[in-house]
Amino acid sequence: MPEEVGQAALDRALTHDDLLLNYQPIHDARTSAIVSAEALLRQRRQSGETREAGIIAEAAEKSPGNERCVLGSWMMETAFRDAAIWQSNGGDEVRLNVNLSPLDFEEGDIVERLKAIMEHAGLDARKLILEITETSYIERPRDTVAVLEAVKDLGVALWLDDFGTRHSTLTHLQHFPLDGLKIPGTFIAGLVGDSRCRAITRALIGLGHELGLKVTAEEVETEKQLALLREADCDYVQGFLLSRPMSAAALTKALR
Ligand code: G
Ligand code: MN
Repeated sequence: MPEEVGQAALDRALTHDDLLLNYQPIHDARTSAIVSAEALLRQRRQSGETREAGIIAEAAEKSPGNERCVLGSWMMETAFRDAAIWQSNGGDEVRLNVNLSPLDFEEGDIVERLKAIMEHAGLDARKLILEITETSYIERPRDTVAVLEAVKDLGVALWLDDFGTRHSTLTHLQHFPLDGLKIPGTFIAGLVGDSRCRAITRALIGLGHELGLKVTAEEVETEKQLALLREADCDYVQGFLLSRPMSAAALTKALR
């Protein structure tokens, strides 16, 4: 069967119940303890395997408000419910990271939606971290700051994802009410062999700390990378070296 693309794939996925979330742990860089887990969208294939759902996510970004909203709400409802389960089964200190699309903010009612979904799932706001990317905030920086402040008032933490790629600007660090930032895998991949990646990574960790932020390195794959990150005082690490994405059930079991 040919691959469905874009809108067709999104429509199908939404009506056929073939989307799922996997969770990739985020570890304390020093102790390797799991401190949080990031919800990642996956698509169930007919073969029973799962794959990344990039096409679906892209289609959702481009689709009218309704479908985008449906997918965003489904992700939040599912992830919040899963996290509430692991948090009440021995993983009570393990938070949940959810990626928020910049477009989620344009729906206007994001604060009310978040609040309602958290209450419904029984998730404590202090155990939720929202990851935002900078892609399209530039267009309306003032509105964005107001919405982010309102989200923070709920008790939720905010991290900047993929910092230093795409449309990054330091004014986001100046104005956004952030608690953390994530250093993208592109810099971590060159950490050992490329002195520029090392310089950028160290500078980002230092900058984050000066701003009072927690810094997470993404896509850590080797012991050498981990050692360099520890040396540079990075707070948290995520990547295949320590954990792959897994089902909610597997994570809950691992935490128990
Ligand atoms: O943009 P974001 O950081 O949310 O993307 C996370 C993606 O990166 C996930 O799909 C996940 O499977 C993948 N990933 C997570 N850890 C690693 C890693 O150590 N190496 C590589 N190559 N990919 C990773
Ligand atoms: Mn992310």
